[in-house]
Amino acid sequence: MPLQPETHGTPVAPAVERIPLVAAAGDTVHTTCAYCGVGCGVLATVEDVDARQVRIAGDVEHPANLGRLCSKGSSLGETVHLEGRLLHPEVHGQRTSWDDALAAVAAEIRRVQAEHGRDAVAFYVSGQLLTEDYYVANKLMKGFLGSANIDTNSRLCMSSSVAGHKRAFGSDTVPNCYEDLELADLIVLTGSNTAWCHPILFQRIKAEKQRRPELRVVNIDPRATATNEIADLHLALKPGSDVWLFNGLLVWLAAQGSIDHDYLSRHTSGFEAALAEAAVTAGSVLQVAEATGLSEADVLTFYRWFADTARTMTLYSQGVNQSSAGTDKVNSLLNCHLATGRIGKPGCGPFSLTGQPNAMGGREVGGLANQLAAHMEITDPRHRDLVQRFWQAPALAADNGLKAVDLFEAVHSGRIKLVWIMGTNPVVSLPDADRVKAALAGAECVIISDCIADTDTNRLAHIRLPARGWGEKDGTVTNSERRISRQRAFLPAPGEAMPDWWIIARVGQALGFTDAFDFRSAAAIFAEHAALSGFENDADSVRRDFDISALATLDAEAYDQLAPVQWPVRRGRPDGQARLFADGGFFTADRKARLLPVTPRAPRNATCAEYPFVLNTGRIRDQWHTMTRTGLTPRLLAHLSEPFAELHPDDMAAQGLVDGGLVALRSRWGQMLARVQAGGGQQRGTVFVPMHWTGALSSQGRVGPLVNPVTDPVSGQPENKHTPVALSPWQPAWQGFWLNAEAVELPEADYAVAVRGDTAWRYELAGLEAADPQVLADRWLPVTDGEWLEYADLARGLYRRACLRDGRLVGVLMLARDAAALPERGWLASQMGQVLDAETRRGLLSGRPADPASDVGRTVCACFGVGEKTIRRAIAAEGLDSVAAIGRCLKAGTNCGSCQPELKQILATCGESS
Ligand SMILES: Nc1nc2c(c(=O)[nH]1)N[C@H]1C(S)=C(S)[C@@H](COP(=O)(O)OP(=O)(O)OC[C@H]3O[C@@H](n4cnc5c(=O)[nH]c(N)nc54)[C@H](O)[C@@H]3O)O[C@H]1N2
Ligand SMILES: Nc1nc2c(c(=O)[nH]1)N[C@H]1C(S)=C(S)[C@@H](COP(=O)(O)OP(=O)(O)OC[C@H]3O[C@@H](n4cnc5c(=O)[nH]c(N)nc54)[C@H](O)[C@@H]3O)O[C@H]1N2
Ligand code: SF4
Ligand SMILES: [Mo]
Repeated sequence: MPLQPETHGTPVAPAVERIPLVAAAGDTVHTTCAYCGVGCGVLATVEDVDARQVRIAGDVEHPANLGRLCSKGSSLGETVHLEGRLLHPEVHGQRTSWDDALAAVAAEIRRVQAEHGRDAVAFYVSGQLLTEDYYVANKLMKGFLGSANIDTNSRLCMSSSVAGHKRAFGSDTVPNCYEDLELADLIVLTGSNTAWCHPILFQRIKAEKQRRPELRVVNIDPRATATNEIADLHLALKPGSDVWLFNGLLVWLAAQGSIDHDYLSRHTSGFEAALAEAAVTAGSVLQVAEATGLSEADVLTFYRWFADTARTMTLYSQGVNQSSAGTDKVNSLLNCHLATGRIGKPGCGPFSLTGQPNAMGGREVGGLANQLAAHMEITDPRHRDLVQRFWQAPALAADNGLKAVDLFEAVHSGRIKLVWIMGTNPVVSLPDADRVKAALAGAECVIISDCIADTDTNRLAHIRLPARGWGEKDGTVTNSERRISRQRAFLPAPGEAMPDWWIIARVGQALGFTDAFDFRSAAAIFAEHAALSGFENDADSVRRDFDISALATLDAEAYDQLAPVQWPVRRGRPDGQARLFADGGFFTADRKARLLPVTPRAPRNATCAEYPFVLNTGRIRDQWHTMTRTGLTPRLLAHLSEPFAELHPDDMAAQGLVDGGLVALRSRWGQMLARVQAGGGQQRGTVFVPMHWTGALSSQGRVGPLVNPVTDPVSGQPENKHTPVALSPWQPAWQGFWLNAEAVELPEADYAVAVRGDTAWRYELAGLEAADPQVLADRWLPVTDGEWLEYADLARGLYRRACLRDGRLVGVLMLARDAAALPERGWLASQMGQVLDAETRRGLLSGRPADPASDVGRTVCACFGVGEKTIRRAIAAEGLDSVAAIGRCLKAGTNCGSCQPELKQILATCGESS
């Protein structure tokens, strides 16, 4: 397959100057993990180039992870196969050449802007693009198309942190570094399920706590999550009540004399006003306890620890950001760090954990609709002038563009006619997601760039452009601690997939911006980005925190060799900088940080009689967002394989819900179905649903349609953690599952979920209307050639069918009126593809092995594929009494360690039953 498609028609497609190094078998490439913002260094060893077999290991030299990887990172090698890939450009469903596709994109952009104005086009991009891709997209829209209608999924992720940082520091700067986790004496985690979402940072904290048990950890989260494993104190506050808690802390610190007056007077302003405002609603511990639902004793313990511990870090993530008061939550905690002077010093500071691998890089290039580039502002005429001159931009955006939720609302209303979506899946991940779906279905032109062909969003696109994915592209990402690391290509690009920057730059050239987009390599883009960061970045009036000008002169070779480095990387300081602001030097006009008066307020939509539960949404350990990548490996689906709703057992009982049954969730915006899961960690009145399941994988498992499209007034970030919902048992007339050797189109049923397994695909099915199970079976697994086993007890609504070909089991379908009449799936799945002996064949339709020991149960340890039943049997037989003992016996929990909290739980419940 040619890497460079042949040109015919307008010559718009110059080659990628330097095809990135493609490893030969046996070569090891240093690169960076494709997933979370921890930004772990990965060693990828290509074992077989054609078969795309890659061995993955942690990079011991990378300062973020020092060799460790979590379950997602260590499975990266299993996600680089080509199944489901988008390999060729398509226009209106027809495969075309790149030139024709690029010309079509350019023509549509030109047409829409000519007919409807500059702002009738929009880009919606992603923190999963590399910095170079992102830079080019932003330059094209804001400098050359003359609109700022480019926003990013980081709006749903980091924008409250960005806004909070800017209000306090005058710049979007994370002041500390990972090493501070090992230097701290108190770590406050708030709105962060670190154990599952930033597992390697969690491991670092846990290891340090083992070394120094006096290191204290406080976990602030309405749910008791796996992160509680290392918490000395869990504050299960009322959802959305964080500002009361941190305002109360400020008041308490002042009352206790824990304020650093020297730092305050030299480097900040606004303390008195912030304190006065805090005192109104959080003036006493009692007031705070009432507002947050916490006990006074717990609040006091937290406040005492904070006041008494100089080396305190506060780590925060989406429980803070994804809120209609997200920016205020950020400032309320920054206030406490500024007031104590605990910022940018070893072991102390506020620390926003970024989500996506390049959430931070996207902020650097100005990917948000209210940023310009290189940490400059659209609304600042000096910045506009500077960027205009640097880019030689013919049409620099004059004002901020639309933020994600408003942007899709404008698509819905027809104000925006054309949207180009790159590296994100908004039909799943935006709030009020069915409205987003309708908006795209009604748009004049939807363009997508993605690696995967069939996503919920891509289904609605008119033009589909194949992007190279992780391992196939070259560029940089920046992690939570401002560390820029290289992602390096080590696999040949499949089909005609091209790097995102190439696609955007070629469209820019097709639009006539020949010189400004004459990029031939990621290295050239990086050099320009670095140069812009340093451009006139010395005059006091336009001085910016983001400055990597020391990297502007890297040539292609030096760029290839670039070692991880933390910005700023100023000329004369090429090794970067780990911490900022210990001695002030903020990026406000007077160089002082601002403490902000923050008035607490409850989430925008309150629960009511009709919608009495708070829906909280977020992540699970082994899945990444909309599952287009982690869903490719069975290992990661083994832990939790269906959309679920986690509830307090008392709420379950009150609502008539049973563990493992189905529940219908309904909000004012939409509805879904999920499997009920009894969650010890849920507080009453709340329900947690994962954000991951898509329409491609489930009939009604998307949670996005229920989520209220309410946003924070400052940041525009949606309130994903708080939507009032109603719950009711969903009682199907029949239920069942189907194991099939091959993937099929998601079966049409009221409830259908596809689960990729090692040996077969599994489809969980249920229907509301009574149906003859044999008729259903004939629809999905019709008797054709091969050998068939059947069992029916139609009086009980039971029907079971299995198919063998050449003695091997290739299909099993089991239906029943009552879920209790269905066997567990694990053992049957393990028989798929096997030649069955006579005894197994006889017992097959019972769904249970003749020898119970061959049933391993649900997977707990994804790394070594160890099941719950195996673990329980080993605990009983070997007298195992600790996680370490389980590890020694079964290896479970000894690789990434993410299942250790669950092993602990299993140990605890074994104790109870014996
Ligand atoms: N396994 C996995 N890891 C990931 C990702 C993934 O998809 N899967 N995605 C990455 C990305 S992009 C992101 S942004 C991060 C997100 O990482 P996190 O923010 O850690 O993850 P979430 O599960 O979204 O939410 C965190 C916690 O906020 C809590 N919360 C809800 N409401 C409140 C509240 O009012 N106050 C407080 N204090 N807490 C509240 C929730 O109960 C939840 O446990 O994870 C990154 N890492
Ligand atoms: N209810 C609810 N919704 C949420 C959240 C929540 O907590 N609750 N969290 C929000 C947050 S924090 C985030 S970050 C978002 C994430 O949500 P999304 O960004 O929508 O989720 P992903 O599945 O990561 O989508 C990435 C897409 O990019 C494609 N892709 C991967 N690599 C490349 C590449 O190199 N180039 C291109 N062009 N495409 C690529 C993938 O195939 C996939 O289709 O979800 C948000 N939505
Ligand atoms: S913690 Fe896991 S997902 Fe995040 S970067 Fe490291 S290996 Fe990747
Ligand atoms: Mo995110």
